[in-house]
Amino acid sequence: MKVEFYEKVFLVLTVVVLAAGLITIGASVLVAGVHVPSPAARVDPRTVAQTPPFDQPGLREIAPGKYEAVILARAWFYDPKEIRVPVGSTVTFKMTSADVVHGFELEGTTLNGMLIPGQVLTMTTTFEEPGEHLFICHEYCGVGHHTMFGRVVVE
Ligand SMILES: [Cu+2]
Repeated sequence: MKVEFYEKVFLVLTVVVLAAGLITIGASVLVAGVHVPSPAARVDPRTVAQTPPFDQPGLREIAPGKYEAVILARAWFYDPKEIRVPVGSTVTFKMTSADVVHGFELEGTTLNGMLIPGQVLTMTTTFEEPGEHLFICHEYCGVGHHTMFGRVVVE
């Protein structure tokens, strides 16, 4: 067959693949409602340590069995490093970074997110079993990255 025939076939295939991709993206946005996560709130990273609630990081009971854990990430530690909650607690984590992008992954839960300076990340989970959950930074943030961890103790 002629070379022109193959050129036409590949041109048509290229247009079909591009169109299929655009239709898939369009359908996921317009029909399935998929979207980029929006920040729960914004905060100025330069003054975050003086801005509530990050001026007083730690655990607060907001209702019986419901807690709010405010965590400020910095190179290269979490403040606070350890949180203790009773079994059955529902904990809403409110977190941000004071300097560079850090990560937060809480072992044994579905909580996993990026801590971006200026954006507040809010995630909630319930701890049904007693035990320890390690949380780690999973975004490379500098020479001390491997020392960035903490834990949630459910007692
Ligand atoms: Cu890190």
